[in-house]
Amino acid sequence: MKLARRSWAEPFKIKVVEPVKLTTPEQRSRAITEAGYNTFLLRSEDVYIDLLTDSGTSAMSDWQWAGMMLGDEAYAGSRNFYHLEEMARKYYGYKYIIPTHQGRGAEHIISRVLIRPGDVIPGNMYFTTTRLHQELAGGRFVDVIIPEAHDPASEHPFKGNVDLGKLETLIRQGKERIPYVSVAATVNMAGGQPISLENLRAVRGLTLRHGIRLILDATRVAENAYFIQQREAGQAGRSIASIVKEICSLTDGCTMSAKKDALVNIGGFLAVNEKEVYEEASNLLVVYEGLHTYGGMAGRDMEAVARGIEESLDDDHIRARVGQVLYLGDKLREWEVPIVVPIGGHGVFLDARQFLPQIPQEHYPAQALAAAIYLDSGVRAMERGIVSAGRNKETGEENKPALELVRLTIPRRVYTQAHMDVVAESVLAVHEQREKIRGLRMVHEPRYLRFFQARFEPL
Ligand code: P70
Repeated sequence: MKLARRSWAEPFKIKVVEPVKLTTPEQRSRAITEAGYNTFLLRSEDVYIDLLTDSGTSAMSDWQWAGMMLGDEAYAGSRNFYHLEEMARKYYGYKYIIPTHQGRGAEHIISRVLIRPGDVIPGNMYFTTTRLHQELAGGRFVDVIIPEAHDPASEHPFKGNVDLGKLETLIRQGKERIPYVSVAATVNMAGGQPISLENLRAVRGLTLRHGIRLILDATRVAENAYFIQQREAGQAGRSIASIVKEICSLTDGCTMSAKKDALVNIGGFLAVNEKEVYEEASNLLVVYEGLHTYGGMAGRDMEAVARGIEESLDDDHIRARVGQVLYLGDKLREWEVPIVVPIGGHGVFLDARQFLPQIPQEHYPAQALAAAIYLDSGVRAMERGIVSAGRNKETGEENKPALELVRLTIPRRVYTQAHMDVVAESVLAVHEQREKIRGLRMVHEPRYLRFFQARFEPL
């Protein structure tokens, strides 16, 4: 028999382990009730396999940990800042690097610097924190992603693409109100879907013609580059690092949550090319984050980011990272569990509308599904549907997104293939009992980013 050789395996071996706890159904039932059916409110000790997020949950390498011991904890001018600056410039190519405590710190600063009340910010689908900072600065986010992105079953290879017609219409309606176009690579809320180089080049061409800036959310740009390498015509032979560099070169700056791609537990930065924008940003930085040579991070954290950036762009790393996500997704797909296709870069997204057709969106099907998976096995997932979408800023009505999803997010370098099998088997078991799952009623609703702290009760 001819063996098919597998296409990826982890380019590392395991040196340190952290025990995780198996719980009983009774313990889980108590825990989810106490958590108000919100997986964000569970204690991590009550979780077996934690797929809440890939944010800040990666395993650092021995090289990164060694760097932590070299933290220069000076208030000003830490050598680790200069190392971070050097690596960010080298790999992303921007001129000015402004460290922040995490991604939303960078989003806050850039929104405050560039947005004026009444402005409109077009983007390839909203992200919760990004949109909120745009709104708090007086702006309004307008979705210009291609329609396929809102369809979980569309196999479009680049569901993160911008709909150029929609963007052009917005520009024609008043370009003076558009401080920048915001592009994410990959698009989290669409299911970790990439934008193509061809589309990004076209967006760049269009915005340049109208003198509008392009700001990248580079949080998962390495994963986006992997999909370009694998799927886009003419890109097959290129390294991840060179594709990332080109993506960044097509934009005027980026916000970065280093907690994802860059393999650290905390950190981020804002990067820009314009001196005046840098000056204004670093001035706001001292008010909200910290001095421009630490921005809310310890020296050791900055060293871990500097080293993590380099590791994150290694071709073998990224192939194994996305390969593990595809492994889980392919398994669920084979078993006919409804998921978002194509499978994304950082997680597998369950389509809760199809999974639980008996639960109307007002009864929070994705929230209920995430709770049901936890109850089954102690696997923690995250709601990405109507709860996450929040309320309309003007009318106060609940936003009703087309996508009602549960995200099984895979931390980088943390779990094994056997863990992925356990997750897939649990989701299948829940799928087989799906008609027993009931909807929820929200009994506590915070004003901002309600999904983090909202509480629910079963109907
Ligand atoms: C997640 C995390 C963070 C994130 C992101 C993109 C594309 C910016 C940020 C902000 C954490 C999270 C955030 C809000 C709701 C749920 C979870 N995403 N851009 O799990 O970065 O967290 O460092 O401030 O995905 O997807 P940060």
